[in-house]
Amino acid sequence: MSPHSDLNAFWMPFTANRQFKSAPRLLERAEGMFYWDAEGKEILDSTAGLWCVNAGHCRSEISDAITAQTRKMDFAPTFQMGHSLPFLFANRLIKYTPKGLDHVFFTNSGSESADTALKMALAYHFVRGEPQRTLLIGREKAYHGVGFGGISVGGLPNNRRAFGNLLTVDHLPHTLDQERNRFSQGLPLYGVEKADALGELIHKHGAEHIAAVIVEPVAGSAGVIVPPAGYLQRLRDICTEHGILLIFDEVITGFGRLGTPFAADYFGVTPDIMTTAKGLTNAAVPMGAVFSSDTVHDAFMSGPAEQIEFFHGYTYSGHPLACAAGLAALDIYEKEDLLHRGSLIAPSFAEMIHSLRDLPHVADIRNLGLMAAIELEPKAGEPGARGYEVLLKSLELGLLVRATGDTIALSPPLIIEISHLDRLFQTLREVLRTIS
Ligand code: PXG
Ligand code: PLP
Repeated sequence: MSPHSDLNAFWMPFTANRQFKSAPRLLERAEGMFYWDAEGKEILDSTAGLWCVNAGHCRSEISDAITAQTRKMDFAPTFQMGHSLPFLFANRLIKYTPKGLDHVFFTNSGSESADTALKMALAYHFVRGEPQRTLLIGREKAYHGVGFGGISVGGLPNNRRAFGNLLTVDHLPHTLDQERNRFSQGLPLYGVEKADALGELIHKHGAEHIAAVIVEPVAGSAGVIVPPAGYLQRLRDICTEHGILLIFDEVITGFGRLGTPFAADYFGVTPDIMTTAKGLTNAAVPMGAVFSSDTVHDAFMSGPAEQIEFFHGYTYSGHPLACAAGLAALDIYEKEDLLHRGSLIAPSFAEMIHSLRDLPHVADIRNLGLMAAIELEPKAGEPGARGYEVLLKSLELGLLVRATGDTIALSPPLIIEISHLDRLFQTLREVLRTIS
């Protein structure tokens, strides 16, 4: 596949299309911790694809389950009809979710999960007789996918700029505080008071107008922003006091990323609604899931029984192949204890990544569980150039990292061994020493 015109038809997502197509980087095959490119070069995957292949690539248990399901029943509707798999999968999943988050609404992606959660929150207040609670509160630098709901509450200006006026929203300040917290290992000490900005927004808009607050427990896309100790609990307390729903977007943090099944477990803070995707099926088939509390779910179940309670759903909600993949992924997570394994590897991961702090250009390092970011000083007048150079140089040396702007994010598959960590950080050290 070489003539560049062959690359023209596929309009690539979140990619500088012309730059990519002038020098394409094509992956061909994957297994366990590795990809191989078209030339057969082995590439260590330090990103679990895009934060999603938590059990490592091409797990045969998952592909066998998908194949078997394609032969048995390819598709069945879940609007006013059903099949056993989403019921089975939902029941298996709620054994792992924080206590009380016992109801599962299936989607096809993290973006759909975010939009579903926001609509669920608005409709919850509506059915309870508080239809004026329409304001949604997000946070600066947040990523909640690319649906209109997700970009409205999201806090990345580039993702909103071209799309006009969106939902009624306001935003909390982000919690990145490099003055005080640079090179923190794990939870930063300073900044719990940033949660009090929610009190100010309540004062400004009136609690009776606010439906929900949505946050990533640890912000991923913005470059792994770890919340200050105590911050999420304070948000929880303020939401509870004012009847505002708290939504955790666990699309990245869900399914073992922090060494616990969910970030809610890590922090000991339970939201009212929790969004997931990615690791839900080990990314083998696209799928998302939104978990809701009994209180939220039960509020919908009060009208006449013959009435649809929630006017929402996707053709592919609870798709048989996605459920088959998800059930097989859960089997692996259970058998290999992957939803907890990150806590065993995290101390070595943290030590090794922080050992890079004195290398050239390193401005900050942040980590929690098996997610971390190295923020580099931007090149004068060329923001993003240095991050891109790290991506290219790493690939040349057989390592895939995620570069957004000048931040390098790492989120390896949870099956990672110490020998892979050694290779990962030796390579990164060499890259950081050689780039300009
Ligand atoms: N919420 C969060 C917290 C996410 O991280 C989404 C929603 C949207 O999920 P979908 O499946 O619609 O993409 C995400 C996705 C990156 C990167 O490298 C992060 C995501 C996706 C692609 C790249 O920062 N997160
Ligand atoms: N657009 C049209 C014309 C449709 O008929 C449908 C679903 O029936 C959709 C969009 C939504 O598709 P999905 O349910 O896959 O999100």
